[in-house]
Formats: sequence, structure tokens, C-alpha cells
Amino acid sequence: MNRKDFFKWIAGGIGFLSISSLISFFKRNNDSSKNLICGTNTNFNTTNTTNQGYLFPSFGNDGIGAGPGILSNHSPYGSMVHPPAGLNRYTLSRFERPLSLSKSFSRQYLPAFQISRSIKTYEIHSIDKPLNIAHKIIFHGWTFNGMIPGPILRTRLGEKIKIKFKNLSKEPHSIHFHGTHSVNMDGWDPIPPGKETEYVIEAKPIGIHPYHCHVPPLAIHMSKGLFGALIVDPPEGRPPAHEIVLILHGYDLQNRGKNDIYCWNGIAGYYERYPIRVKVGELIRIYIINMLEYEPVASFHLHAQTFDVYRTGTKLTPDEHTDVVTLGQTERCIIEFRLPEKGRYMFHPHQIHMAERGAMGWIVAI
Ligand SMILES: [Cu+2]
Repeated sequence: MNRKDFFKWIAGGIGFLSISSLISFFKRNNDSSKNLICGTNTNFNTTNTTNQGYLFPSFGNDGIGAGPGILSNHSPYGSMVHPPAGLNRYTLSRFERPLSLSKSFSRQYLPAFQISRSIKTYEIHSIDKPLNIAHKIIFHGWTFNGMIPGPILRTRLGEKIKIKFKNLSKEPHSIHFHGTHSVNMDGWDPIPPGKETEYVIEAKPIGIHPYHCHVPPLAIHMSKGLFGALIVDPPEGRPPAHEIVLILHGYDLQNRGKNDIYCWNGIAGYYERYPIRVKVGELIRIYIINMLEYEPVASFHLHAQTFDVYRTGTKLTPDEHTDVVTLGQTERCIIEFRLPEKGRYMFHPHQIHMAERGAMGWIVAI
């Protein structure tokens, strides 16, 4: 082989390698496109109903969720569990109260109540209801007023609230509030189906307190959706801020005492698809509660900005300044921060399996 032939041979080899690698690249991408449409995994087995009546997806190697890292068919930063079709950025507006909102909008943030003398009266009913909690996933929830989480109640320190509870579902349920109240109003005793009761609570201390059904087996009653939040403001109120409630919880789709998907505020993948929009520089206050069952610890982590943490919200001075706050079951906190520049700020639990299975979200500063 002379020198000219040698170079021809080398060039031919490179050409062959390039073409074969291009072919394998397209083949690989073509294969993955079978399961991916606009980042949405469509490989769902929607006819597979379990005896619990759930529809659940089969995607990834383990049947629920995806396989490891970037090799599986999803965005490495995206949620593998997508929200249902047909939602919009206002679907979860009851968890948010931007600074600029009119009174009519802020009423959505609070459930309807009547004030008689000094008592706010709320009507809360337990209702069995199928809910579309993720793309092609119907969950047969046990709900307060048809929603998971239940209504966000809000009051001021020392105000009396009356909760008229009616059990309209097939199982016994109750409402137990965290915080301080009369031991006779503790809500652990089951109210049978069709029956009703009243809980009267003098709201204290200030902060964010979960409420939930307290009928055993407790983990099932709670993870089925029977929980919500009570915000207790100081008598003088709180400084104006863009407020958001984020309640972390999971869904056990196969009734095996294990969370299959995770979410903030009831719908998996929602805040990834519909980021929370805030204004650059405005005060942001997030009320965070960990209502996850079956896992002892979860967290909230914000990217690119640190925040003040008020643990349980019971003080008006911050306990720490950080970028990740860890919460045991039913633990909660209030965080405050401002976003100094335009951009997309990611948030998620730092338990990555939770983030990757529906609990990843964005706050966009505009
Ligand atoms: Cu219950």
C-alpha cells in the first residue's frame, strides 16, 4: 500500500464509522420516540385495573416510575410522572395568593365560611371520590370536600372556628387538628358513615398546622387523601407577600404500603408543567407541610436562592437561613425569600426518587 492508498483507506474507515454511528444514533432515538411524545411517556397500560380500582402506568423497568438516570426515556431534570391533560396554570390557584390579587381571587384561597358573632364556621365532609392525579392515573381518593389536599383554612390567633364535619363516605373518619386545643376536641374518635359532629377550636399557636383523619389504620386513611392545613396568623396579620401553600404527599397506587408517585398539592408533576409565577424582588412566603406516609423524612430544596425558615411558623423570627429544610411526617415550616433576578428556580424534595416521580417544580421570577 503506497502513501496515497493508505490515506484513502484511513478516510474510508472514518467515513464508515461515522455513517454507522449516525445510523445507530438515529436508531436509538427512533426507538425511544416510540414511548415519548413531547416528553410525555405514553406507554401506559390503561386497561390494567387492580382490585383497588386504580389505573396505573407501566413505564420503566420496575413497572412504576422509570429506570436509572438519563438512560431511561425521560428528561433527566423532568418529572417522570406527568400531570393530567387539560389543566392550566390556574388549576391549583386555591394554594396561592399573589400580592397583586383582587379580593375576589383571594376568596378562592379560602373555603367558603360564614361568620356568626366571632365564630367562623366551616363545613367539611368526607367524600369518596376518584381523582385524576397524574397523566392517565385515576386514584380512588378519600377526600375532605372532594379535594386532595382538603381545604386550606385560615384564621387569626385566638379566633374560634367551628368545623361541622359530616361523614359521607363508606368508612368511619374524623378530623384531628394539630396545634393547641381542648382535649375534648381532639378528633381521634371515629365518626361512622352517615353521621356528623362538630369540632370547636380556638386557633393557636400561630403557624401552619395540618389536620387529618385519625381513624386506624391511620397511614391508609391519611395517604388516601384525608388531610389539609390550617394557617393561624398573628393578630396583626403577616406582612404582605406572595403566598403559596405546598403540601408534600404521595399516592400508594398498588395498596402495598409504599408511595408510587409524589406530589405537591395533589397533582403529580403539576408544578413542573405549570411553574409558580412570581415577580422579581417581591417577598415570597411558602407554607410547607410534609404529609407523606410510609417514609420518615422528606425535604424542600430551592435552587439558586437561600431562604429564612420559621419552623412550624410559631415564631416571627427565623430559626435558620438555608437552601434545604428537612421535615419529618406532619412537620411543617414557613419559608420567606425574594428572587433577585429573572429566571427559573427549581424546587424539589432532596429525596431524589420523590422529585423524579412527580414532586419536581419550578418557581419562575418574571
Ligand atoms: Cu379516615
